[in-house]
Amino acid sequence: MPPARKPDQSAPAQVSPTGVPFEAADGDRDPRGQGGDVLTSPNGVRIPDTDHSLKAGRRGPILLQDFHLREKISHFDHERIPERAVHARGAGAHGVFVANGSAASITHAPVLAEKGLETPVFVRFSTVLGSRGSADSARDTRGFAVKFYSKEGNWDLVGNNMPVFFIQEAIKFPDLIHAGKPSPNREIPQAQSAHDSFWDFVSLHTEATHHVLWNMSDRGIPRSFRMMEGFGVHSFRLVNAEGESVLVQFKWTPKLGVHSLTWEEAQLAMGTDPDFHRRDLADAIEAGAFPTWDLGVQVFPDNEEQTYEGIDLLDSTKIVPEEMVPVQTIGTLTLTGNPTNYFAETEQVAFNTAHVVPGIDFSNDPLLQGRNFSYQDTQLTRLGGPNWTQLPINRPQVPVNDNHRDGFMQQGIPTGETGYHPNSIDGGSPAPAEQGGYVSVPSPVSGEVVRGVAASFDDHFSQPAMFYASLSDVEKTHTIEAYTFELGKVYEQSIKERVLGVLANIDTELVTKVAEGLGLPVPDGTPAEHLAPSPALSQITGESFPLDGRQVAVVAGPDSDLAGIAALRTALDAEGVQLKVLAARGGKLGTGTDQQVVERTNLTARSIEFDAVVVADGAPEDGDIKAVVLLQEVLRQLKPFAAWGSGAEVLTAAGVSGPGVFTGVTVDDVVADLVAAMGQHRVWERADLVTASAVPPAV
Ligand code: HDE
Repeated sequence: MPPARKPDQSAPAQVSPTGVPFEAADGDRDPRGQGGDVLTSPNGVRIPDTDHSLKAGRRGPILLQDFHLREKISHFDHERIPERAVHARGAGAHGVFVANGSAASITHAPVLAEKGLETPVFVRFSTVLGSRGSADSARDTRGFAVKFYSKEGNWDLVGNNMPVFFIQEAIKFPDLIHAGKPSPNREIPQAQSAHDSFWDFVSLHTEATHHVLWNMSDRGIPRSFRMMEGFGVHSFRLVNAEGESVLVQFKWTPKLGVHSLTWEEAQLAMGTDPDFHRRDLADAIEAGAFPTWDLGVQVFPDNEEQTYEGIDLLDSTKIVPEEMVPVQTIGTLTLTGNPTNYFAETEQVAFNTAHVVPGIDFSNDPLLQGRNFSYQDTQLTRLGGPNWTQLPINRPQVPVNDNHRDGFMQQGIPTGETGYHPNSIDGGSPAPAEQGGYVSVPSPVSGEVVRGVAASFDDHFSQPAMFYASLSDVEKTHTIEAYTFELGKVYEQSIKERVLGVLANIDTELVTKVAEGLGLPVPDGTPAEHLAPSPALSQITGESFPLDGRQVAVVAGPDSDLAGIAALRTALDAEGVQLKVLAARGGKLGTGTDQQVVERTNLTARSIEFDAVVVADGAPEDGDIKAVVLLQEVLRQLKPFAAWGSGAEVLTAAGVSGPGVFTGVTVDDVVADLVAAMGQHRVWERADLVTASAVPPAV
């Protein structure tokens, strides 16, 4: 037996970007990682029996001296920490950020500026409204929070998958969240904006209109965390070695393209796989399909005006279209490791917008300024005190000499007699940094003390109107359907009418169709004048994207062409796509050495899991209604089909035909078309045939 190891409370554990988190310097496993062979108490005492409590006689009462029972149960009783007030449901991953050097002229922060510098990161994606146990695919904004463990200290870029926010001022945040969270009386609905109080608030508080429109568009239901953009939302200041500053807006662009679920897929996933996004992220990383994003910046002069062509850079409900100011790539993020322990990493990770490093500074955006107060404040309660930055996942990977002392859950054992500056007893250490210290940009500040904002903040509609005008027809239809669904769940007639009044400021088609869907009169109104549509705001670009981590089902039965299935697997493997053999029941198909394991059954798999479906030669078992349901769902979800040999007859019998359906004699006849169609994410040409109101094809 190896000797029991005593926890070393002073040794800082390292967070590794590979997802193997806590290794001690000597390569030994850190005892706090629970890696030992012998069961012990928290105190390090070996425990010989953890299944029975200590009693006075085998049938007698439990004794108070059973410290093992008391410690085990008591620790369990305190296992939960408060979930985040917002963004409670999340998934995390380790990775690395590599700067490409092109930001060197605008910032002296090596994390962004030093060409080839690799900075470890931890990223947490999240929904906003739902509780920790809610479903991933709810219609909502997604958080995109990145902690850079930079060599100048940690930098947290805490963004969302949408570039605008509901409010212009931090002081409105409690109002927004109280309106969006479940009702205080019944505590329903969970993870939904489709309820009275949300729509009540946003119809009265029209600066939310732009963000709400993004939520109602396909951006509110991403296909995958790996296929979302990310935005810093606010303007930030960057400062270079000469002390010159610019304003920038940050954007993450996914290599896999920006793609969404259909509303039907999102709803199915909420029931059949509430962990849809979390699973997708973990599976992809485990399979080596590492998700990648480029980090880009839009750069603006840091002058007194702080506007660009009339767009206020301090108003977080506005964007500057990329066609006006292009996004310049400054580095690349790759996620390479899943967390080893959900609680220790994804739950305990804590971000703070105020955590910046030299070369990165704040703008005067009142939303950002308020956040800089809120995040530290929230961690004090959620993580139980001021030492949350000492938790392994939050710890900077550089020396910390902050003179802070004590507090709940202090994990260090400070040496020396002083915790103050200046001192002589410890030789004056730690001394203020003579070089490389954080210095705020000396931007001039003046003005009267006032509760108010600039007049430009009053424009609430021109940018939503631009966003809507930039969408493709399919995306517009989805947005209309989303408003109609959400408002259809609202009880108060006056709230619905007020929202229609807001929509009349955006677009006549939008308000007319939503009103028709609700059976309400179309209100009068004139859509706001807006800038030219921005093609970058549409997700349907015609561009083809890599397929890493995508899933394809092959519908098969006992008589299927197994050699063909093997050939299909090889061909899809080369594209980074995983093939899942799906049959009526589990077990194996075929006989002898030529057998194929059934990887999914019609009972356990649902259409949402697959990006395309192939029917193998050799029909599935007759009368398998679930296979027909699958095919028809996939048809409505606009995903590609392929079939070879007699598989084509199965598609025809299920009413599957038209664009994006590829059939041939052998696998080779269909693979190229299938891969090309998947690269477009969906078969958009089919959209008109299967809108939500259309009657499904006959079986
Ligand atoms: Fe947050 N936000 N927020 N937020 N936010 C939190 O911090 C807050 C805002 C965002 O994965 C909380 O640790 C205020 C904008 C993300 O752990 C809290 C305001 C954006 C996450 C908080 C905002 C965000 C949070 C809750 C108005 C996009 C999850 C728990 C000024 C740019 C981070 C916590 C994670 C989390 C406050 C607005 C993004 C309460 C007061 C705008 C991604 O501190």
